[in-house]
Amino acid sequence: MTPKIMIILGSGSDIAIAEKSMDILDKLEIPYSLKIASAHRTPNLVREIVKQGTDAGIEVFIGIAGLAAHLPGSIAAYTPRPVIGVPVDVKSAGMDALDSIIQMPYPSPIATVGIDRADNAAILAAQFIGLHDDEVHKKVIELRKEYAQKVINSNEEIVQAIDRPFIENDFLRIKNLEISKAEIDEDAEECCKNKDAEVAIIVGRQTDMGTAKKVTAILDRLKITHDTKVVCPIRSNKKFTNYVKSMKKAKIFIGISSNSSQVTGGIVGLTARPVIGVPCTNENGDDYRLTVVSMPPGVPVATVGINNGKNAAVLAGEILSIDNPGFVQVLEKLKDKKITL
Ligand code: AIR
Repeated sequence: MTPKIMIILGSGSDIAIAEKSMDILDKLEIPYSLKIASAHRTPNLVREIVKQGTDAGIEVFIGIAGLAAHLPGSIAAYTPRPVIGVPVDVKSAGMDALDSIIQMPYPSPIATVGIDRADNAAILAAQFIGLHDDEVHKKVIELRKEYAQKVINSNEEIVQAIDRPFIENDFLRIKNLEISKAEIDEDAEECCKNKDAEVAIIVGRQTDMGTAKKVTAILDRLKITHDTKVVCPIRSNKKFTNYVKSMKKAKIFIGISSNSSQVTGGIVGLTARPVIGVPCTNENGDDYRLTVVSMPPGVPVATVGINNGKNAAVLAGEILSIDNPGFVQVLEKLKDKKITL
């Protein structure tokens, strides 16, 4: 069977992290290939396996590396396919690897997941493939329910087992709460301008509209339809939820926020479709890339560099190009800088 995903490790010493990806892909029954090649020690090997893999039909690459983790960026140099990057904690708590992966220049995004979060990389890859493969999409939904059920069960297993004189264990009835698909796909009142858009962009506050405009400028170049909504999940939770639910045809969500990662975290809780996160700097110069990228297992956010709205759009184009080769040429022109923006 031709694998759809290729996992590349910067070193054999990254194998324990790669096991997390393989556990998820085995569970989802998605064929994959695993290779070891270093961006610095064996650059030619990286080029060869990525080029050959792309020609053979690999749809998504996952690059796993620590230290100066240039592997995912090197993979991106040789393929039009989306590349997911997993920073590994070898030194500096993995922050060196995280910044090496996430802070890519335009137009070469890496869909970065949290440090050591190879499980989320595999889920994200499945979400990308699920956009054109219904079976995979259904499996992702089932997997998400398992993660949710685990939370529900822990009330039974952990909280109920606590023996303290003042704890009221039976105060609420949550024991048999169903995690159903309806909870994710419920009907909502219409609150968008273009409900048929392929990409839905949610901006946490007006100040971040500048970054959103960078996204839409590139999406327009790629002829990808989009809809933008400024809505904060904390200040206007109902509006936020209704918007995500009403964008039923959106294949990809892009969340843009400074000050809080509630936007991307909120979207990912409401949909099984891929979510791209753009962390922005706020007026004090603080950025929130860690709170966007460091998602727990089961709920990945494909995070791009700080304020890098353009890379979020290119990543969306790469994801959609898996099933639409027409985009590949336009993306290549962007990469060759033949289109001046
Ligand atoms: N690495 C390998 N080539 C370039 C980089 N950045 C990374 C590997 C591994 C770390 O360096 O991905 O996480 C240490 O590699 P090793 O082989 O010395 O154990």
